Amino acid sequence: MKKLIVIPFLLLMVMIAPVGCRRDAVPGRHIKVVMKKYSIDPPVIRIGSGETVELLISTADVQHGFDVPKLGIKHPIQPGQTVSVVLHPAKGEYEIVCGIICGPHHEDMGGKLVVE
Ligand SMILES: [Cu+2]
Repeated sequence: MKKLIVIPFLLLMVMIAPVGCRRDAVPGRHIKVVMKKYSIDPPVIRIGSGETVELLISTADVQHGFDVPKLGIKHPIQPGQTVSVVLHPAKGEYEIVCGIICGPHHEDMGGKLVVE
């Protein structure tokens, strides 16, 4: 009698599993981003629509903030550390700004994430 219950249960699990496992959540590409007074390198990050990427963000000098307001991303970037941000954004253009005042030209620090 137990087998009659177990087999349909296993079949159900096999059917559900592919839905629950988001394969697109695994980054296909890793992009290094370096923040420094007063630039973000690369200034434009281009990714494909539907692509999942991991940004590995570090600073070459002082503390900066990696902010992408339209995506709700806000991370302090401390010297000596690398912050990982996994993205799977919708098509569009997203402004990247420095979220931590880092000097007199802090306002000029900017970049762009372009999802094509
Ligand atoms: Cu700044």
